[in-house]
Amino acid sequence: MTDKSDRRLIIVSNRVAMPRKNGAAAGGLTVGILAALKDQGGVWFGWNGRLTDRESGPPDIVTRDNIDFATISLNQADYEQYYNGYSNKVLWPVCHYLLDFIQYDAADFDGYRRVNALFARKLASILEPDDIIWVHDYHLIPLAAELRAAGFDNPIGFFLHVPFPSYEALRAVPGHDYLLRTLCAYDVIGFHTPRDLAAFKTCLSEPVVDAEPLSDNRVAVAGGELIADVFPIGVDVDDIVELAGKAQGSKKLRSMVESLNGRELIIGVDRLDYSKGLTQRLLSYERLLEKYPNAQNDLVLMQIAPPTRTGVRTYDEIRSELEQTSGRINGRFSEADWVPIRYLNKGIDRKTLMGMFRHAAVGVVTPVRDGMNLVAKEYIAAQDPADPGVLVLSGLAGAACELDQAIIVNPYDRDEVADGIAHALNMPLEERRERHASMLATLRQNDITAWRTRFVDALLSRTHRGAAPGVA
Ligand code: ADQ
Repeated sequence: MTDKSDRRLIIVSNRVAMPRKNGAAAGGLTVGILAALKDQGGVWFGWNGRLTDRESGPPDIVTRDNIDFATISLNQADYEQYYNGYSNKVLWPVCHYLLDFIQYDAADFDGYRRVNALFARKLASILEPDDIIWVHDYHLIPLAAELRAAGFDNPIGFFLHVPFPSYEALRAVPGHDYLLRTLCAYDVIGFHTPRDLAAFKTCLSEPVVDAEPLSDNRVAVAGGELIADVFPIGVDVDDIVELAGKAQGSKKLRSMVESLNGRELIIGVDRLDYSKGLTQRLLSYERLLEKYPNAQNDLVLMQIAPPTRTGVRTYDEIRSELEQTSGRINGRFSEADWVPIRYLNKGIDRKTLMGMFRHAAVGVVTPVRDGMNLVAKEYIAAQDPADPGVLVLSGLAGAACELDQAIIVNPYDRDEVADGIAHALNMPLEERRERHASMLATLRQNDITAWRTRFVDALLSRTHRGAAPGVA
């Protein structure tokens, strides 16, 4: 059992996001962490998003509700090398099996190591002996090894929000041996799906790590044992049901619904990222319009995609590719009173977004690879159980491991996605209800509280470890 009363939970992630006034969220990690900290409280430590040219001092601490936000600034070189560089031009693409997107630079790898050491130094200044530490995502793999090297023996866990690549993909990355070795300094390593855990295990038999799998997802490592297990992230179902319900009365949503003029809404919501399969999705929708000409004027695809990582070339390229593709499809099919794609390049407040999900007959979530994909879960949670919409979901999203009653498609196969959407639009009410009820039960079982409690319990159950793998 978690002893919540007397141990402080310290969450560490690259970026700390203060709750925004309009409720718009920057991405899945933020949504998950804020929901996880909401009940239990604790400290959220990380970068504040600001750049400075001075050596950053001790963390700034701001308290909101029962969360202490402890943040530091980075300098321009840190940002370019650690964040834009090794994290997002090397680790992000390899974790999504998109090796052609890797742009490696040895200086970026140095920056990655330097900033992890900086995080450890700054975090050390606020740590207490009883704290339990939960580190999030690929930016911070070496953090536990840095803390161990500085003498900290607190329980430290790591959760990976993106897929874990198999060794054959990971070995393409310079520094992969260092990553695997430092990963073994954690007490608990968490993944979204059994696929990721299996991929991690492919690394354990390689000579670059000194580890041996034991039973029950325990792994023997130098100086002790760690637990590597599956902790699928979930959503706060009741919160989404409430938001989606409240949104129905809002002016914003009513005006959106009126503007559809009775047409069926197909919705896609993603950060603008090449892993989300957005170009492939637009081309699949074009195929749908070609294959089912009679349905054309009855459908609207609303694709909401706020830009992220602007200034990184591949992200600027995907943005302009999407603008061109949506413009071309709209030019080809539009009528005086109908435009087939509404492409929005901005964040939407959470209540309105959940209301849009509830109104949409089809949710399309077709990443070419995704750790989990919270949008898939939010779409299901937001539906009216009496008349639910249908989820069309990529088999390459982690969410497909749980949401097996969605229409599962291959995002690279335009015909399959087009037919999947057509199938969703024509599905009888009884079947829609059955599929939705089954997926909602899964969402309730694996909700955000279950994710947080199971991970923290695993961390508290760690056995004492001796000398941990160092960072050298
Ligand atoms: P992301 O890649 O950011 O997360 P996802 O899981 O879909 O992807 O989460 C996106 C979140 O941002 C959702 O909660 C969504 O509602 C919100 N969002 C997206 N666009 C929005 C918009 N225009 N306006 C408002 N809100 C918007 C990473 C991994 C995922 C993993 C999560 C959580 O890449 O695979 O599921 O972390 O672990």
